[in-house]
Amino acid sequence: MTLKLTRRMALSTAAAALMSAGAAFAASHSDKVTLRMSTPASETDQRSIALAEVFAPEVAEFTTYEPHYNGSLIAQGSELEAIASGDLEMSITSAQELATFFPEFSIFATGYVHQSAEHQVAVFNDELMEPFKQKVEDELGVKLLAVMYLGKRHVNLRQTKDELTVMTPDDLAGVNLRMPGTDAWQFLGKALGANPTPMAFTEIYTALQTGSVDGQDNPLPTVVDAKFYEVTNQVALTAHLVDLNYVAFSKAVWDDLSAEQQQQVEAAAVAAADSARARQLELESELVSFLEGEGMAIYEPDLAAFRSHVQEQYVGSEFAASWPEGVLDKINALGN
Ligand code: KDO
Repeated sequence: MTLKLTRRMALSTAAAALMSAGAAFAASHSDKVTLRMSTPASETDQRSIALAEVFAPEVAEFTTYEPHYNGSLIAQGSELEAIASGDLEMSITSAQELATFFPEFSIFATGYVHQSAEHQVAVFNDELMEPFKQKVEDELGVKLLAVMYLGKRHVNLRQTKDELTVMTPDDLAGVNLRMPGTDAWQFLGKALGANPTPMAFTEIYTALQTGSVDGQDNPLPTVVDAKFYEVTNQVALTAHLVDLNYVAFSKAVWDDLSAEQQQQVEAAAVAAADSARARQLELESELVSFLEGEGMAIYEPDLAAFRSHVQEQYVGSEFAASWPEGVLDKINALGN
């Protein structure tokens, strides 16, 4: 905790310095702003497509959009620091990454809290989000413009269903499940009953191919886009996290824009998120039959057993201790 606070304080100093540097820059230049966007996602991921095809054209008059995919510019998990220090203008960030700076963001990364894509949007637009957004802005120099839907995360394994059928968390005992590298992700892996292994997204395919992990968790559109189905044999539809990302934008750049341009940037990010969400939902419903056609076993485990096991792990955890009073109730009240 001490380490994290120190890191946060350093970042907030860096962000403040950058904001005044940005203002000076704006006063003397009228060129288009270059928006470097870095993500571990591929170019064919729906979030990447929507930013390139919906966001970028809407702000092309005053910006040049420069996307970098597959973590090729900034490594997964370092994007927020890169924005804070002025090395990047945009990313598609996660609540789990934000939780490394602000532990209370883990509430949005907790298993079985968000219920649907619509629920994510209602939560993001509710006043309950304001203090969260404000803190990220003030202390990290990052604006969260819109919420993107990644999808329902499921457990995707190399083992065939005959070798291992996953019905309850007990069936995942000893299974080396790749999860992204932050504490919030690793905790979720343990809460599922598995043995979580931290690893960057771009390394998953090879790790599955060589057997250095037994499996990974991601939504079906990602299993298809990243071709994980080529190196795995089953998906247990645990739906343990209705996963989201935020469109993260440099506050220093934002502050240099006119009020009208700011409005255009925000509206463009929301339009991109809406478009990606619609497409991702369509894909989720179509892809079960595609994956079955590829020889995968796709089946539903005992969801009540997973939900209660995961929720029990969070109660009394250090994550739950960081959640502001009453926020979980407000999130639940916005659901179905
Ligand atoms: C992943 O690493 O498993 C993950 O799904 C985590 C998400 O937050 C998101 O960053 C995503 O990867 C990447 O964009 C690649 O799809």
